[in-house]
Amino acid sequence: MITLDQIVREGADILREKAVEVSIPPTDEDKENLEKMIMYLKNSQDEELADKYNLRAGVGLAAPQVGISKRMIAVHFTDDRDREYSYGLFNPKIVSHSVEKTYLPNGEGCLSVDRDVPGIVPRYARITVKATLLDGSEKKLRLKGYAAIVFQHEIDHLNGVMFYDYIDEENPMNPPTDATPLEDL
Ligand code: LHY
Ligand code: NI
Repeated sequence: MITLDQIVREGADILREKAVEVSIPPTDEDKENLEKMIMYLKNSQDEELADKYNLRAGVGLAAPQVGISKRMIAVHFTDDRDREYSYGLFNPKIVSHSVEKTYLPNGEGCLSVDRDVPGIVPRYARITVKATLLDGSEKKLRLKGYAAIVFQHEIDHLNGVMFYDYIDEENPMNPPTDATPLEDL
């Protein structure tokens, strides 16, 4: 089982590298690693287990964060409309996105970042993602709002991008004119 101490922290080179594509069909090893990543998220959201194993709650995790420089992400959360998103994805790719942007009014955090980095992180308000599922089938996901933000945060990790790369240094809390805060969408 993955625990918090195994999650790679900022400063490690792997978080700035471009992860390589997973060959399809995925190997048993790739599938096992992706399943473990989903399991971390599930366990981290279970209060009892999180306390017992000192897990920081998370809704998304990318393979480079567990030391694997391959294009795999896990997500596990429920959105504001009670829609459940629980996926392990190989080679996720944003195939289209809105012009409109959004952002979480309270900013973002990261399981690999042990400090608060305040500031607005502009994200596409809507994205379409294509990926391969754990069973090897192809999936197309249309995402908006919170779900779109989480997937963009995770896919960024596969390209060596951190959420704070988007924060305006001069004016961290100043939203870009073309972005609408998430709660107002
Ligand atoms: N996980 C963050 C988490 O708290 C993802 C996240 C996304 C936080 C959007 C806040 C906003 O689950 C990670 O850092 N995974 O990379
Ligand atoms: Ni992160």
